[in-house]
Amino acid sequence: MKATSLLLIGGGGHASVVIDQLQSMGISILGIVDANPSAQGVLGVPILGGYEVLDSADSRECPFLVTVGSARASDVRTQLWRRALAAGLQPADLVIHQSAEVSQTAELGKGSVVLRRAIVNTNARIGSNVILNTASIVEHDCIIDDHVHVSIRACLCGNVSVGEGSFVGAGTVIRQGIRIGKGVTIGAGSTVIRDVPDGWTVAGVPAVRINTGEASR
Ligand code: JB2
Repeated sequence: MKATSLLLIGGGGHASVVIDQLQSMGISILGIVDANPSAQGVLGVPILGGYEVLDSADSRECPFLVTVGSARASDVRTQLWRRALAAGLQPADLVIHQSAEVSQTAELGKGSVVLRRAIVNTNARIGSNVILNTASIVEHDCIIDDHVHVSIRACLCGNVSVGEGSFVGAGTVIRQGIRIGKGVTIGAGSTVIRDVPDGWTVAGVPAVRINTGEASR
């Protein structure tokens, strides 16, 4: 086993995109651990077993990435990250696809992934275990906390902040200067023009608070 091979946590649709990217970058992958250890492998990468694999000595040699995207429970990605750290694993370095454009003035944390054609502009601050999904735009001076998922083609205008563990649905636009709290869910296709408090689920144009479960994650 190569000590530098990555261990992926989660083996569904999002994992397939990340694996495709890692393989195109020549990054070695040891395997996947998943809640469903009997699942098929992904793009030739084997499922090694359930989360108990994280506790093995071999696993501790491998940097990890959380490769669950929108697992509906808002904090699944956060919990998996903490589970891996508690088992003594170290997060992988930031992964940026060749087609993404990331300002040299931006800062991004460990275990985060920047997928195809995403843009991160001047002075943006991105935490750890963050997904900047395909063609998403994070404009100048945005602050994105740990475990946030900015979905496909979402657009965060300048100086937006997004709190820990929040989910920004596909195609959403967030107006400049808006503050999004922690654990917020923003439904796909929304336009957010007002600040959103911690834990709210919002959707629509303009986005308004809705009952949990109505927003498509
Ligand atoms: O607590 C959990 C959990 N822990 C691990 N809840 C759920 N629902 N799934 C969990 N998993 C594992 O993550 C599942 O066993 C499964 O292998 C994987 C989730 O796969 P799925 O394809 O359902 O979701 P995803 O997060 O990989 O991809 C979704 O989000 C992406 C951003 C899909 O909707 C994709 O289409 C989307 N691009």
